[in-house]
Amino acid sequence: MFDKKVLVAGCGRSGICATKLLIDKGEKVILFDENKKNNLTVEGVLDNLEETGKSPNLQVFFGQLSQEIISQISVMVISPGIPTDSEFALKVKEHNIPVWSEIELAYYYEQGTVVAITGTNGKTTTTSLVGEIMKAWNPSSYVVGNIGIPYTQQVVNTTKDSITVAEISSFQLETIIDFKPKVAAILNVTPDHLDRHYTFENYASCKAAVSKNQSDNEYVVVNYDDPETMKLVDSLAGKVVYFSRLEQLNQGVFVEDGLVVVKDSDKKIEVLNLSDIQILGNHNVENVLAAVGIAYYMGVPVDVIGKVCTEFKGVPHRIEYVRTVNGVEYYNDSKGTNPDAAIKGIQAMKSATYLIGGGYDKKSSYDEWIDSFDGKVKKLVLLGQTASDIDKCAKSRGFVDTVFVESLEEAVQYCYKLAEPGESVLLSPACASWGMFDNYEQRGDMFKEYVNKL
Ligand code: UMA
Repeated sequence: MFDKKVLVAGCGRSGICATKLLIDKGEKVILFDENKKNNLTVEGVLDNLEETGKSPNLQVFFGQLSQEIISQISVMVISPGIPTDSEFALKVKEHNIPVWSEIELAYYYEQGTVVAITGTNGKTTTTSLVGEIMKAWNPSSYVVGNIGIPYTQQVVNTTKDSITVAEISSFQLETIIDFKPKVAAILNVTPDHLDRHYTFENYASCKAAVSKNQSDNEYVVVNYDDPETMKLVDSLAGKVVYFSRLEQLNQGVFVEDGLVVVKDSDKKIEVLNLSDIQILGNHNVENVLAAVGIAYYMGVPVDVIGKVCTEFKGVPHRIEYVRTVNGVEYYNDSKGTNPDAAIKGIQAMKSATYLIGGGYDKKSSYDEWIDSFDGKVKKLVLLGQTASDIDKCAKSRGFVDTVFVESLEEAVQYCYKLAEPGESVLLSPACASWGMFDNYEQRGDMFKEYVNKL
């Protein structure tokens, strides 16, 4: 039990589930939201809380955090979308009140073993794949975290034999205290969320924090081919194991003669044939190698790992085929929320492509994304806050075929009118969805809805 009340900051998915968990555990909770968008009502939040909303141990309020509230709390549980240097968070820290990530709160109640997967891109695919492998091995396995299911929602189900597979973002890692996965993974690090972390170094060190409480008894699986991830290795506390798509390693997971193999001490174990996997692209080979490494060091038998990897069909919103209309293929890559992820989307296209891009401004640089068009993009259809910045960048790099639209629906209609049979339409925005949509899932779902209406 906490001495005083727990302040839960943020009434989104994380805050609602954290509150339910805490009330369930008999704690007194103040659920707070700045409600900057003015889209919340107390009734709406209580509705989302279901039975928990009726608890006498709960207070909900919006606006500014008062001194009086701060004096009543022992800890603040912060939602990932709230910057840790926001005015109220700094005020709380000034009073030496610990600030916990929603992940840390869940971990406080965790009973079983935890796997944590971070990195800029590939997290969701790798987490889903590892989740499938774990479920095939141990039915008491749960998939949680940034993937969209708050960890605090599932932790009550954990037992000493269960496995929690968590996708963890830099936002969530910023405020962990004791969180310690048995196996962690850092898939890659490229610039992202610089509006929030300010520098690439800050962002990368948040990723490295996934290993900070580990010891030699825990593993951290690292991408040998990614120079920025390799720079973090010295700061990792767990036992480092590598995976590589490009090199044959002395120890670790790599590709040899088309086979994925694990080299562990003097054993070399064949896990699967790469040509049997169904998810496309080099980036997905890396995701499979990482998943093999994580599962192997969790102790999963290699036949189970190999079988699930070859059966796995990928995740929605990641280069997801939607439909062919008049000979034009439509793909939803709404999860391409940064330039690096969006480059993977373009690389996967096999024909001339109408590319829909733009969205919330995370202060990314678009140069490499534009350069990756490589004659494949026929028209860049731009929307959202970043549209004119992307347009300027495109023109400065010699790509002039851009057009502005006001909405995603208009973008789909525009492509529908112009694209010819044999061409493709790809939503892969290189930007977050915020501002126009609640999240990338909603953006992808709307895209599919518009395409399905054509
Ligand atoms: N809020 C404030 N002050 C602020 C900012 C927000 O009070 O300065 C309030 C808002 O009014 C809102 C609430 O905080 O009511 C929203 O909290 P949140 O943004 O943390 O949203 P959640 O619904 O809790 O979703 C979060 C993750 N969101 C973010 O990290 C932005 C979800 O990741 C995650 O799936 C979910 O927890 C469950 O763990 C989404 C995401 O975009 C998919 N993640 C980023 C990414 O993948 O790039 C990191």
